[in-house]
Amino acid sequence: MITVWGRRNSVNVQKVLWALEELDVPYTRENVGGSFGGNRDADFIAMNPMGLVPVIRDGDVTMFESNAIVRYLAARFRAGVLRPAEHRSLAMAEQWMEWQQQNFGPAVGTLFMNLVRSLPENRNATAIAAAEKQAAEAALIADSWLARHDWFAGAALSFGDIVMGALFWRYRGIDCAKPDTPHLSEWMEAVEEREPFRRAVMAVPRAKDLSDWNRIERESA
Ligand SMILES: N[C@@H](CCC(=O)N[C@@H](CS)C(=O)NCC(=O)O)C(=O)O
Repeated sequence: MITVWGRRNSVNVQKVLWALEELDVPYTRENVGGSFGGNRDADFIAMNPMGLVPVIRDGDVTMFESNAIVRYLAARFRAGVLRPAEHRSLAMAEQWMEWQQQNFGPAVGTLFMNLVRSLPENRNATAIAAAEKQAAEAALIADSWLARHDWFAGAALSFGDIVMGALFWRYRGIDCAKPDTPHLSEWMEAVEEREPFRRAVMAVPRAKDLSDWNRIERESA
């Protein structure tokens, strides 16, 4: 049985939970981080010196970094389900996973921390404007890819969709200017139809502001 440490409203934890659900791997989860705390405790720091969630333990493997965990799970369980067997599809899954972490992720993170997880008086307007532009450009790039492909790795769901899906669902819930991305919307609809995504991601409502966020975190324990 795999153990996941991390609160359910963390996008990085949600990636891991969605991967586990798609792979049909049994797991237990411990509430750590945010208002639950525990991530600065010595036993947690021994697992992740960064003090961040998610962390997983699978037998004698203990690891952190959400995208690396998703890759690990995809390689270890039901090979071919989330990790494409065909080398070109694998290359694309890897490419978009990296791009999520380096491009889209930081922009959405800045928007989310400012517009949802900060009080209005503490928001940084300059950072919001820059992130809004960066996220919009990224969304258009993803949209143009999905105009030509059903999924990020091509014909089928892969770990590339796992990390993009969790993040894009969060982005759609943020009250900011967004470009028209019909292909991304179509892909998102296909993602939202998946029961594993509903259980791992959509089961936690999207917060509109800080008080909403705090309430949802308590309720999703
Ligand atoms: N690059 C790391 C980032 C992990 C991260 O930033 N985790 C956040 C939650 S999304 C965290 O632990 N924040 C502190 C907290 O929840 O108390 C990953 O992808 O796993």
